[in-house]
Amino acid sequence: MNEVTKLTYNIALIKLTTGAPMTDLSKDLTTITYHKVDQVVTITLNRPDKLNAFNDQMHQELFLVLNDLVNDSQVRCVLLTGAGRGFSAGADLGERITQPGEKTDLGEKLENGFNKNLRLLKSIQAPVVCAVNGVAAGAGANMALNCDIVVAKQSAKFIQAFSSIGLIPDCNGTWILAKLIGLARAKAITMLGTPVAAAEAERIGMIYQAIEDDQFEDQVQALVQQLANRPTRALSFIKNIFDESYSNRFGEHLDRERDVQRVCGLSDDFAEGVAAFNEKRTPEFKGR
Ligand code: T3D
Repeated sequence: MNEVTKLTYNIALIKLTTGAPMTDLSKDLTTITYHKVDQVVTITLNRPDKLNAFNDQMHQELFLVLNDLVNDSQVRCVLLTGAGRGFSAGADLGERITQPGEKTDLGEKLENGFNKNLRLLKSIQAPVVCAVNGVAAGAGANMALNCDIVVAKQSAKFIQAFSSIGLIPDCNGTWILAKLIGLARAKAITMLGTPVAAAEAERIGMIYQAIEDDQFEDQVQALVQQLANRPTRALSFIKNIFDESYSNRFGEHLDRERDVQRVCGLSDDFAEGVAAFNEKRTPEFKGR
């Protein structure tokens, strides 16, 4: 397990026991919206006229919201989606226009924008669903692919647009894409900037599911509610241990599963799951 994974994992463990309540940030936001209903939080990227491209303001607002979420142990599912006809077109290229001779430090922009938010997104303990409601391009596509479960409207498409403007995939794209769809496809679609339609994205394993446009909202809500009623603590461990698996050796990973299962075995949800099974009833998990 590398240091970053260890840190993320330990943060997740700590958050399981030390959550603080969510503060009401929603009224001050202009580029995203943030709602919490029955332990489900919905974050909507909200610059529809720019296909929800990330400007500095959106990065800052998302940071506030994610920071709030990471500290909230009551949340049992997070939904990330976009307003309008796109999910997100990545970095706002209007903010990257330079004068002759002027250069932008994209490393600095990444670190203080997408990377900062992705680190927070990855340390949320509850499952994070990304509902890709339309085109997802560049960093917008890879923000989506870093979520735990990704579904998309049938009409949506994913574009690794980076190389079309002389960049490499960021937001963990070069890591996650190869793992999801294999190196051959990952290299080709990123070098060519080929749009991948939602159905094809599902077929090649880039996302979990493409959903008919007219059923999208209903099915997303059903998915989110289903996750919110499941044993949140176990789901949290599942997220982290899959990520860890990439850097663990076989024996080391068996040890990790043993240790995490020991913790799950002490949870109220495990006791409830076993009781419900034996009593032939539906379990009522509390996420503890
Ligand atoms: O800089 C950093 O922080 C470092 C990180 C960089 C990572 C990146 O994300 S780089 C990649 C950035 N994204 C792109 O290169 C995608 C650019 N957009 C497009 O290629 C197309 O817009 C789409 C294929 C996504 C959608 O095409 P289409 O025809 O459906 O829509 P459109 O007409 O191109 O866009 C609609 C509006 O959104 C339009 O505004 P307007 O002219 O009506 O006022 C367009 O300019 C705007 N828009 C779309 N993408 C962006 C954008 N505005 C700013 N930034 C964008 N990325």
